Amino acid sequence: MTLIEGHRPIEPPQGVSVWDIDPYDAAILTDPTDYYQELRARGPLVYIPKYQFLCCGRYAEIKTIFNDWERFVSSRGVGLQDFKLDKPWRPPSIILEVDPPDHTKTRTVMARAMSPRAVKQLKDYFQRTADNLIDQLLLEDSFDAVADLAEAFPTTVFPEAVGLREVNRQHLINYGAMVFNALGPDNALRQRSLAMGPDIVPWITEQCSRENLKPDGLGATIYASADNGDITEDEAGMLVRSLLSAGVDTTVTGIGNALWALASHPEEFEKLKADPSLARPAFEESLRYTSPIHTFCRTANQDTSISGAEIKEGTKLICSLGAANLDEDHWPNADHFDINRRPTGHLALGTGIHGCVGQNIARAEAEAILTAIALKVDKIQARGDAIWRPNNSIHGLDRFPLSFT
Ligand code: OVM
Repeated sequence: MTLIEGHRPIEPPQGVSVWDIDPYDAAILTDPTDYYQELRARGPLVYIPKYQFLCCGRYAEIKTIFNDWERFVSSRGVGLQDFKLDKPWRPPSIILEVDPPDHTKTRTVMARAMSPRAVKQLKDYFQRTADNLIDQLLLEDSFDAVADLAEAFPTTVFPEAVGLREVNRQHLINYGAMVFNALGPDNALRQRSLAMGPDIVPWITEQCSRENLKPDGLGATIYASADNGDITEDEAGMLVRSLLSAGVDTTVTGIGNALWALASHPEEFEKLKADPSLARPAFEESLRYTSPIHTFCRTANQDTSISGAEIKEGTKLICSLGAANLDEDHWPNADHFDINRRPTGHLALGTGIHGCVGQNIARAEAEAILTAIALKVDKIQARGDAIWRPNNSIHGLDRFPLSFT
């Protein structure tokens, strides 16, 4: 048994399947499909003795949990640590790791900064940059879908959209990996990521200050909310930190996973080429089919029950979004990648009051890339195996040699 610091061990609730497995084993993190399948098959909730917590992989229950922020709170952390019992590795996010009423104000500021109207102004810039990048990659015999495309694109356009004056792409990537690894148990992945903290965290904090942001970016919009008194100057800095925490690895992974899905389903890529306006639905389907985020947790803030199982106050619920998106009880032919599906209601971006506030930007980035590929590329070919990169909360590629013709 591995006790998690700041995590209150619980007994298995009556009637809940006990499964002796480590969901944070690198083999499962890199290839989760069988784990997801058995997690769903064992019941609405599964007890994991190694960590003494509950996992949930079914669509219906995860939806219930995420839509009930009063019973299942975020303020005790959305990773395995209970912030009530242990000190978080960084000051908690003032949008992710809070509940209403505190959440409402910061959410409003962020939603305004990334409104459909704000994102519309970025669209041409995203498309021009995507077109240029795909033109360049077409000149190569082969390239790495991760470094040369999935990482290259968001680490170019996102810092520009935020208005960062100084861009360090590797720091941005590593910070994202750190934030997501930190949500897991105290394993080697988490320890190695957190060990980079001293190199990266001061740089990130520095970039969040008003002076280091251009006057016309999302960062400046957030600071404008400090000027008009909606939030404090410090809160503005914390919300820029949230942009840098949640805006890079997520979109990198979303784009990488979409490329992987299209490269491994040539008939679906043919459909996209025939109708490039399918770029958005193709991205949605890849979010469902191979979800960038494995899991987010909630904490029961009271004694309660889920689908007949008794839940004690303080229980962590590890919700596998990736598993819910492949749940046969919700998705007919769930294991089939079909860009015509229109998978409305998928949980890859969460749901409820904490549903991804940056989803307009994420979709705009992916749409720009997939549109450019649909218009310019005739064939996407794998030039080697897709290698996945283990992370405690992200299911994404490490490298994947590709060619475009
Ligand atoms: C944050 C944040 C928000 C969403 C996801 C995320 C764990 C971080 O506010 O820092 O990644």
